[in-house]
Amino acid sequence: MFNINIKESTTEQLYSAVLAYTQDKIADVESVSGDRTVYYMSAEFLIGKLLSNNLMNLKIYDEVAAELAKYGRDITELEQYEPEPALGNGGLGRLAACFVDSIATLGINGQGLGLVYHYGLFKQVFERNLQTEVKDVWLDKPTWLRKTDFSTTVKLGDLNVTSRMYEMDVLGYNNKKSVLRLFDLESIDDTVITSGISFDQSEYAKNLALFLYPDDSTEEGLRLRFAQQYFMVQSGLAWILKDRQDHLHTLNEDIVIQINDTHPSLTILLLFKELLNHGIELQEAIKIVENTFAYTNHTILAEALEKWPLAYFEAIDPSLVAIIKQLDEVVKNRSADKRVVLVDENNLVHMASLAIHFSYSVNGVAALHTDILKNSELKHFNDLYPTKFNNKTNGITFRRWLAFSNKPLTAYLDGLIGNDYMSDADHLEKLLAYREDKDVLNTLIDIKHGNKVRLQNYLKQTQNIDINPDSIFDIQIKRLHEYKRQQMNLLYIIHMYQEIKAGLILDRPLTVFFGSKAAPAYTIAKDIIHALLTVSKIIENDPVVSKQLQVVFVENYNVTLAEYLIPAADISEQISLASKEASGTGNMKFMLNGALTLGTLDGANVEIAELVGEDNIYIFGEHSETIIEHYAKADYVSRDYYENSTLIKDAVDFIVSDLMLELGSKENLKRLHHELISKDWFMTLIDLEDYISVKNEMLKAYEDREDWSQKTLVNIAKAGFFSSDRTIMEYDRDIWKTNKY
Ligand code: 26V
Repeated sequence: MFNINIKESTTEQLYSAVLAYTQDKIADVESVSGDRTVYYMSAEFLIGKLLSNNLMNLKIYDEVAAELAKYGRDITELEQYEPEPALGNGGLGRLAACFVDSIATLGINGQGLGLVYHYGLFKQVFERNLQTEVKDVWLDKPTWLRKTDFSTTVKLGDLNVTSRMYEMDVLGYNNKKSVLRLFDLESIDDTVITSGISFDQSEYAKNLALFLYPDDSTEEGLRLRFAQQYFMVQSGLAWILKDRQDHLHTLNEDIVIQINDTHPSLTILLLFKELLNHGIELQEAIKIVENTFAYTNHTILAEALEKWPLAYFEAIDPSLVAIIKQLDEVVKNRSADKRVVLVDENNLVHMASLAIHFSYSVNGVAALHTDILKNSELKHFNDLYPTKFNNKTNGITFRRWLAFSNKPLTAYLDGLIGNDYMSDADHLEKLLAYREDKDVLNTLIDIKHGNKVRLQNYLKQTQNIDINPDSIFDIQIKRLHEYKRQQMNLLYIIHMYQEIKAGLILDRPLTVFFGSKAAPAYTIAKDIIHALLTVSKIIENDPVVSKQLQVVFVENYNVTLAEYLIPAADISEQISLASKEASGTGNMKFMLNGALTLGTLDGANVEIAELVGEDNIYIFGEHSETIIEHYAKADYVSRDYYENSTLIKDAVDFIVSDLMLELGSKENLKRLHHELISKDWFMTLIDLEDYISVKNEMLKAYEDREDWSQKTLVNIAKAGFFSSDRTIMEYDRDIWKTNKY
């Protein structure tokens, strides 16, 4: 099968052979096709490992595994050897990966466009209970990327660099394939890296494709980030327009460019430039551009709404400045409202504004998020363009997040209700017929336990962590950000520690898991990690508390870890401050795998709650309207909460207790303590008491094992709505209109 001596070969040789074999098989798979092409442009594609997923989609996983086993080799050896591509950061990147999977599965004529990052965001290493960052090396092993003949010159000021296109096939479930096209810098040179992830930020010809989201805490870093985006969109647009120079007048009939957040929004300006250079009049160019682009907004956080100084444009491509000024006039003619300006009084170009004025669709990623965009954050734009705004609630691919990562549950579901849910996810509802069936409920409990043991083995092997599979698994995995409130979970843990010290005995041990990276320059986020790691050690060292409570912070959280953690979860922590989490997609993965949500009414949690009903979800906290009002009135004072509740005060003060200071770093802990009391911008303390009481209610509810299992069954059965196939069908039906759906 693989033209190599399977028994004797090294892991690398065997991996290369199986990779080549799989790529050969993929070559025979039909590509998506159609009249109109969709380009999904994204700075991130968090695709995860591909070998087993591809083998499963080709339906040859068992066959390949059996062939290896004949010679005493285990396919898991290859699965573990395969590096995870370091091409993304969080939810936005993982969403892009799920979307390309669904595009392939549905046979829509779409492809992803982005960048190769040689060292990703960073690899997280814990040292002295602090996050440190080193480069995430993944291109030193055989890869799925294929070099192509397509290259283009990108001009950055006086500098010319060559961008080379690489391709990676993405297999759909029904044997169609799509493709990811990622651009790399030919002259890349990693000797500019000095230590960790620090590097000479000025040498664009060497550094542009080294890291995702280079440090934005300095002016030089910001300029580099801008240059990197320019490199991405210039390359992408060169590819898009390759054979279309003669059809520019009808471009918008042939293609759609969906831009994933504002990172690729410079493409809009570059297309203007191209059209104007071809002698097309401004008015016609506006019509073409406006009917070509669609924009997805993924966040309302001000820090993420990009604004670039005109000087950056001037330095890299001065011709864009004149275009921006023309477009600024166009915008001013459309509206005198200062809140929709393209260029503000500080000469900052608002990229979201560019994307909204010059696209035909603007979508949010969950119902509540879209409502907030329309009614508050982007209200003035919605008033101007009421038909542009629409909602597309996010989704996840069930191939990776169920079939691949939870094989026992998948096999059981297939036997019970058939497997048509894999192509039409609503069929999962057939499971509801078994909600009173004790055998089914008990089997779900057994499957969950099996997945906990699987996680136990994996964590022991990879991180030397010991966990108790008979405890309740409570899991919070997501980027570290104050709005996601990992610090609220920290305060819960501290509170429980104090209760247990005072004599409380839990019905059953609790294990609280975290997995999370903090942006390298985000000080408070790193302080939260430090506090959690420190508390974890204190608990571990305590002979009494450690029997009942354990805190596990897995190092370097990534897609692969998620694939082990999610199937093992009992409690899914979705505790963002209401209004701040645009959607969340982890929440959907947990639900599909039979974990119950502990969450605020935020993002897609709202839709989960509507689907499963209030008996099958644990909701707490203030509602988004209340929170939005607090921000408007600026009347939230964290110190009041701290001073008026001994529970809150005791938990918060523990952060700077002798016990903590003995093990942890004074500087980090004091800063976090101070932040919580004197600022707490994301209102941790407003919901803390409610959070503690609902979480404890959940621990009690867990003890009625059958009832709990029934709730998990309802969650699984109702997860069909969150298939990314549904999401992509809606994009196609309402935005892309390729005539497929
Ligand atoms: C985040 C960061 C953080 C690290 C350093 C630089 C940087 C640059 C940009 C961003 C924006 C990330 C936006 C994002 O991931 N949004 C998430 O999108 C998900 C998919 O729609 C959604 O489920 C999440 O709620 C939303 O936070």
